[in-house]
Amino acid sequence: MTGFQVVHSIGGGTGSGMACLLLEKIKEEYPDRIISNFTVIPSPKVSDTVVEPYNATMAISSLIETSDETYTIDNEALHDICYR
Ligand SMILES: Nc1nc2c(ncn2[C@@H]2O[C@H](COP(=O)(O)OP(=O)(O)OP(=O)(O)O)[C@@H](O)[C@H]2O)c(=O)[nH]1
Ligand SMILES: [Mg+2]
Repeated sequence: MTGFQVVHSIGGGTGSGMACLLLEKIKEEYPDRIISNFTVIPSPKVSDTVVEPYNATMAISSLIETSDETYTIDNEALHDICYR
């Protein structure tokens, strides 16, 4: 096994809080493994829950510390593709 890949969103509580905590634990246990993230970035066009930017900001701050490569998936771009 060469690394860990995690797919999650960061607008809600579980994807941001739980996923980032899990990544911190993985990093602690396997510090020499590459950690990659596929992260859905929230957009008010898709969901207008007011705390989503806060959850995302705190999750990004954690990802900067733990993740080796973060692939961002823009939910607004996905929304535009589906509804255009
Ligand atoms: N593209 C896409 N985005 C999704 C989908 N489901 C949820 N989201 C987005 O993911 C973010 C978080 O959604 P939730 O699923 O409610 O969050 P959670 O991680 O389960 O967290 P809690 O339910 O708050 O514990 C929001 O920005 C949603 O718009 C989906 O099926 N597709
Ligand atoms: Mg949920």
